[in-house]
Amino acid sequence: MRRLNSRSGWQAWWYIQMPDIKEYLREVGKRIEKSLQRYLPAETEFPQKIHEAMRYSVFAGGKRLRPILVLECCRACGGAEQSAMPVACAFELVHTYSLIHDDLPAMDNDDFRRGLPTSHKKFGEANAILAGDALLACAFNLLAREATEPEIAQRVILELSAAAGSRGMVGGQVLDISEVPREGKEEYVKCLHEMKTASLIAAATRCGAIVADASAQDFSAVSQYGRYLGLAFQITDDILDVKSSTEAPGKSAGKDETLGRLTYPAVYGLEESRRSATELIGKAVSALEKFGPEAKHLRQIAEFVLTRES
Ligand code: GRG
Repeated sequence: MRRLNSRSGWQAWWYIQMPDIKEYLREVGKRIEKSLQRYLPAETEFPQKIHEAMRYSVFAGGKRLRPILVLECCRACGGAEQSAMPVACAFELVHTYSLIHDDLPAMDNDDFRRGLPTSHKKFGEANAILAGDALLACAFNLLAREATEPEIAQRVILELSAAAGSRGMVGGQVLDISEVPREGKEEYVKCLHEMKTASLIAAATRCGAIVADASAQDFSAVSQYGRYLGLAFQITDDILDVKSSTEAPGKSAGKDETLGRLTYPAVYGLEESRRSATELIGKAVSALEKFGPEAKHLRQIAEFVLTRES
């Protein structure tokens, strides 16, 4: 198995647990997919075309990292999976919308995503834009519809909308498609990654805590974990983009360089990028210090992010 870094100490210990966490993530992923099946309009519902396109991308086989983080942070803070499931699914819908739009000809112009033809390749550009729009609307509809406690729903909606909007993911995407500055590339790439990727991942961890009605200390701990994990996740994504062979299923490899995008390997080189990701994962795990075994899966997920191959 290809690894992003060499490990020692606690990392070696977690590495031994990898097969377990992969199996666990698959199991939780299946429960999330079952709920998504229920929450999304049926393919047979009029107008069938848009519902088919929405479902095509949602069920194309992603890792379900963001919804899993919602569920696991809720669990770590003493909440129940069932109460966090609608929130978890809303995060996956927003994430899938962002992938559909990210692949569009006006953005990254990608032909493949999650190992399948992208939405615009399968359904045409106009339908892909609309499928993304509809998934975004569907996410907030789900939060309002399934909410049991209005105050919690309001806090979750605030978090998700802020993370997905112009001060978060969309803002990061704007930086990503803008001309790269000549000076200050280090700050620029960090800011871009934090906005484009880490904001949604960190919001997922915070929303899990919100659903569990976590204490201020627990909320702050999972929030820090999410920020470090989110940045590390995008750095490992950059590294995988450089390292992956074009035969690997999923997004076309080497795309960032082709598009002239600013990435960690482009600014720091591969070795230093790996070192940064490892350091961030260490900080993410340290942020969970106050938790016991209830945060076991969150610690394992952090290590998974470092060693993932897709
Ligand atoms: C409104 C036009 C318009 C755009 C929306 C497109 C967009 C704004 C933002 C894009 C943000 C984006 C795609 C960030 C990339 C983050 C990333 C590393 C995605 C891959 O996540 P994984 O590996 O994917 O979790 P899977 O397939 O496993 O779910």
